[in-house]
Amino acid sequence: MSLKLYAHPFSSYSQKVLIALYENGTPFEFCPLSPDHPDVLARFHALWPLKRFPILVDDGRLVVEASIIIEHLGLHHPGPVRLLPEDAQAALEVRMLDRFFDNYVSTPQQKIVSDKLRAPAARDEQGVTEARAMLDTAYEWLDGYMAVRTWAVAESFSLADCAAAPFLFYADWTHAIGERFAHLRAYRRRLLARPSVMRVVNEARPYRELFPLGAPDRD
Ligand SMILES: N[C@@H](CCC(=O)N[C@@H](CS)C(=O)NCC(=O)O)C(=O)O
Repeated sequence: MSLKLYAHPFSSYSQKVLIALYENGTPFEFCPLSPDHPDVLARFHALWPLKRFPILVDDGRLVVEASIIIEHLGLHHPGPVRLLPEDAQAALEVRMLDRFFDNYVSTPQQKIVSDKLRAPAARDEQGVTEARAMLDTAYEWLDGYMAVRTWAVAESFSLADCAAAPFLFYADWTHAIGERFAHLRAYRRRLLARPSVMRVVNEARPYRELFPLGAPDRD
């Protein structure tokens, strides 16, 4: 098989790419990054010393960064669902929202979770406070933005929604999206009802005990 995805089912960035693959029914080999598969881990470390995942290997060519992997799939393995619109301006808006979800939802969410994994003496209280403030601001902005939209851009599911789904899923677990953000909460529910997203959520279900802040009993 030409496409090999090195990933973990519980990882948000892995889910971002899995959603894109499932949207288009793209065949690929899942290479699980887990201590149960030391051979896969060794291959991954040799391929990508930065050790951030997922990574894709397409017929020997390494592709890194979830957004770029999704763009690569659209270019070289297109399917019925176009995740980057053909129109250049619409594509720019998709990339803009994709950057928003990576930088202003996922990054602060990961900061809070990774801080919890540190030894108490090494924790960064101020950094966590700033991350929570960033999420509050991002939720506020997104709530207004989503008030008139179904999906993140141009009323069709795109790369930006592939990012939004796992990041809002975990962000809400990490720093609850308050009831006053009704449009954002409705968008999160719409994302979770999408079959590709439902599938990644279900595949990740067995790993919920790995969530460092304690997974809530919902979703
Ligand atoms: N910028 C990367 C971020 C990937 C990322 O942070 N992945 C997490 C898993 S969700 C990871 O590699 N964590 C391992 C670590 O931080 O050591 C992308 O867009 O793919």
